[in-house]
Amino acid sequence: RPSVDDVNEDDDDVNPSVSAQGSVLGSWGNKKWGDTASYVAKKLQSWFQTSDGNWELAKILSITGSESLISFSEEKVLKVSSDSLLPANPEILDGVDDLMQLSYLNEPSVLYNLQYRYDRDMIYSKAGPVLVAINPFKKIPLYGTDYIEAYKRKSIDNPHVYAIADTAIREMIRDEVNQSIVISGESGAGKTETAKIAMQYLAALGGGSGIEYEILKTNPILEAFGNAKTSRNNNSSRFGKLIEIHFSETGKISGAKIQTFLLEKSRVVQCTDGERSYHSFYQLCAGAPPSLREKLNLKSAREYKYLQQSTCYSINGVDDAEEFRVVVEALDAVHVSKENQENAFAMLAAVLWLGNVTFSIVDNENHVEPIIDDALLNVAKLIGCEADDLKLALSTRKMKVGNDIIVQKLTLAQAIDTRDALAKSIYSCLFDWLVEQINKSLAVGKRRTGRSISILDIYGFESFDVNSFEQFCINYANERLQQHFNRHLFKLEQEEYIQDGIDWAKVEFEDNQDCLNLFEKKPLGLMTLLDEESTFPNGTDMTFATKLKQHLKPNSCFRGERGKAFTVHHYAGEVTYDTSGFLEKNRDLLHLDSIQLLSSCTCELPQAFASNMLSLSEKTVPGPLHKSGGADSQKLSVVTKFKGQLFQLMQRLESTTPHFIRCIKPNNSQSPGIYHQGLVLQQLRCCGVLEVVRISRSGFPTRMSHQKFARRYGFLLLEHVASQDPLSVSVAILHQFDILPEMYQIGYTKLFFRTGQIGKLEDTRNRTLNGILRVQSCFRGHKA
Ligand code: AD9
Ligand code: MG
Repeated sequence: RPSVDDVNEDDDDVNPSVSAQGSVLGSWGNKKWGDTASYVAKKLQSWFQTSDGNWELAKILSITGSESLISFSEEKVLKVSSDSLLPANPEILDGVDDLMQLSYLNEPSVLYNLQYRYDRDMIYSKAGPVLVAINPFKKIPLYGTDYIEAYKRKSIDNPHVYAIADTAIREMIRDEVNQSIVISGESGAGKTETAKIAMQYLAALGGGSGIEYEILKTNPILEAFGNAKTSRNNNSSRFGKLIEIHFSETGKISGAKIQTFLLEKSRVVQCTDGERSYHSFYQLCAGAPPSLREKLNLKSAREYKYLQQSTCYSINGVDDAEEFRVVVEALDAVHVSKENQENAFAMLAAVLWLGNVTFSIVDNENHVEPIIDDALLNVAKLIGCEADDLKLALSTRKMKVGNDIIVQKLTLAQAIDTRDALAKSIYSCLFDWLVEQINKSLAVGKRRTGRSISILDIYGFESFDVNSFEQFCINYANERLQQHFNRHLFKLEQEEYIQDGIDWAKVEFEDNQDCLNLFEKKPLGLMTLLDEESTFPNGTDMTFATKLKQHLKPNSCFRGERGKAFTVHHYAGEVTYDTSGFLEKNRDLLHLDSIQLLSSCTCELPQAFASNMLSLSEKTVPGPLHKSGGADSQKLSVVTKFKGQLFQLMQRLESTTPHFIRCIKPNNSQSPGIYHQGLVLQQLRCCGVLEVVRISRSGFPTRMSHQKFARRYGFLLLEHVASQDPLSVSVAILHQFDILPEMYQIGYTKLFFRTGQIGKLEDTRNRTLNGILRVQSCFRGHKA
């Protein structure tokens, strides 16, 4: 039976990257590697695309001119153009764990290989340096102590999140550089689960102080308050998260810090049918013990208007009451006092009751006042204010006119907006407050080494039938991340080859700079135009849409649509945005009256929220949203703040060694065992997995400076090297270990290796070092 390598060598003629480093590489995609004739003539197994777009294996029976007679799906026979066939890999390559090992690198071969593995519950595969994880939508036995132990001892080397986390720890220690694990993928692809699996491994290896237990317990809390059921995912994260786990010199966890990004506030007051609001509401209603129910005057979830907007109250297989207990236990673990827990739950109840506040018209100008009922009284009690003050805050607005303050009565629509804005603010402040409490508990001790591993789990690219401001922000974040990915895997990689003078032919890749320009460019980009329009008192979603069409036409990623819509050509596909609500959501104003109400409350949390909001608006320079004469809280617009956060995030990531995990969703029904080729292909294409394989296969992903290489492996040399300069020592090591000339390149400052080469050296080094340690301890034992 030939080995995988034999097969690869046999196919040199159709696999140029194996032999021809430096020559022009065959282009990716479904274009041919070599000419069609060679594999068709050999009647090799081929891929044939059926009318439904799926690829099937076909056998070539005969060839006439430019046509081939093929048989597929057992009995079916068809005559097709030979050009439409793509070469399939020999069976021995079925299910290789790194796509780089495929002899023929075309889309159907990659799809088939991943499916072959997926069908056997091997959900992880490598695409060169990137880990591909396909969501199994069922429990698979690949996790837990035994597996963690096995990856730690390196007795398994199958692709796994554990292996990525292990590499991150090792490289952090070896190179003394901070690491990051960047997880991306569509909504429901498995990012959050993957992040938890990585955290599990880091906690197991770096644990001991107990802090790792707290770190793991942050997950149920953040998921309760920041996740919700959407049409795509029953547990969809509605915020982005970066968790930075700090390690001591000895590789033990010393603390952690969580940063969150842009929680989707609108969900608190607005929810599409079939979806739910945040889990925390349903958990509280279902799980609060009797004493707490009474204190908060809690009813069942079905009694609250905010939750009634969707007929969905429960999630299959999820017990909200049980989840409530899990969250309380987690809050205990991160040292949120019982009193503070109760305060937090009171805020949830206050938000729910706010939604039930109704208004009645009090004059013939359509002005309204809230009806004094249970709902209003409960809110007042829960936040700790007088019912009259709440009533006033919900029905009037103070305006500054010249030096005078006048009181304006609100119409029904204005009052509802005011009420909802208050509810959204209380909820998002509560979320931030919780993160702050968690961070206090996880705070890194004084003896910090500054060494850390960060895990990024940010909302995936979203494209719905109707896309709004939230998708606009989420997809912008994904463009930024995509650029980071491109930079590392394509740009920096190739620049480094060229700088170090190695023999290299450039590989083209999809650059998304145009799309980022569309968002960020000043003065004419989506974000500046949005901010500008948000400051105009007369600006509307329609005037905003019109402005975009006037100014952004030249950008090839932009297309104006009829009415209030526009389309952006994202790296992951086209998305049409409906500008309805854009300006309001971007302004995200909470009236000063509401902030003043909160700061006058006797309860601790509303006060804290208010002072936070006030200090925020003081800190921010009166920016583009400054309205002279208005009495609104002045603060940065949502997109401007978000952009700032993302820039900071990118800077932080740039200072780390990144490890990428691409999560793939195999079907849209969240079901196990279903693998939709088209859906998977579209995700592979848009996240650049295919190009990564191509570049890695032909590239040199591992590199080390001459000095470091000589220092690290020099002691393994069996023979004396005449010249002790790092380069001579390095060359001697390469010779001694028989590293084949095509497997490495020597640059001006560094050595470059194809994948898998360093492993051999590291193994020998570890074995030798362990041997030395054993001898030393034996020796010490003798002396004692
Ligand atoms: V979103 O952008 O936050 O909407 P994610 O985070 O990408 O999305 P998530 O991790 O929440 O997706 O995964 C969705 C569901 O898939 C989970 O609730 C699990 O039911 C399922 N899943 C994901 N990964 C695994 C896994 N490794 N094993 C078992 C999994 N089930
Ligand atoms: Mg998630």
